[in-house]
Amino acid sequence: MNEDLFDIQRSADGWNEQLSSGALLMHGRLVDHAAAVLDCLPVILTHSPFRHLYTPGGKRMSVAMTNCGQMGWVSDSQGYRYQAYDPLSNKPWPPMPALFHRLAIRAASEAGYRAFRPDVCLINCYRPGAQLSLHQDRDERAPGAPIVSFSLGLPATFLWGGMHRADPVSRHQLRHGDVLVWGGPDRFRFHGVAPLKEGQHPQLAARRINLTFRETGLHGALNQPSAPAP
Ligand code: MD3
Ligand code: FE
Repeated sequence: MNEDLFDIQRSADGWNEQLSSGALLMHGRLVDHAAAVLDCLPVILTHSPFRHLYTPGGKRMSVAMTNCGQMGWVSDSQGYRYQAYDPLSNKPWPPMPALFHRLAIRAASEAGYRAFRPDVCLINCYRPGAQLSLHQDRDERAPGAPIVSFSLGLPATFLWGGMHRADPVSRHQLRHGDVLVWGGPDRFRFHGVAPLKEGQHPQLAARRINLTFRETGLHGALNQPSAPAP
């Protein structure tokens, strides 16, 4: 066993589960940092509060979302996309806290993704009953970049499918402090979250908050000249 793997295996609060070649679930990896991460949320939410987006088909999403970082993920009648401005404020999204950036890079590195430099943190807020139906994340344009996810608050059942929507789905519990790093071919698997069960969490009451860190490869794309200046 090499030293990196040894480090992974002995992580303080939990154990690591290799869900597949590209996906590593680090149980409890974030527990020691959870309070500091949660402390960063109020200032983000002051600038860009949670909101329920609408799918291009006109359905209100039951999960409330916001973003921090250079870009943010949005959905409306025009489609799904990343954009540099919060449509609620027409201002840039709040900056990604240095702590978020550091923790996401460290988690990716521990899973073997050394070049990960996230430019977006999408923040999902689940209340009891909220769910995320099976989908693929394919709006990012950085080839080979993983997605890093932090789970906080109430536990949820993560649904993990295959490359096609109709493929069978396996279920995994995501609990407070769990970190999931997802890359390689599995990056494009269908996945979702089952309706959140009622419950009370000591820090987050009847909520689950999930942070997903992404490298879009899109930042600055809109400002690039399409031809060299004369
Ligand atoms: C597997 N969020 O924001 S996180 C999402 O718990 C999203 O809120 C879920 O799916 C949540 O898009 C799941 C873990 C995760 C994130 C991205 C993935 C798993 C993934 C991308 C591809 C495959
Ligand atoms: Fe997703």
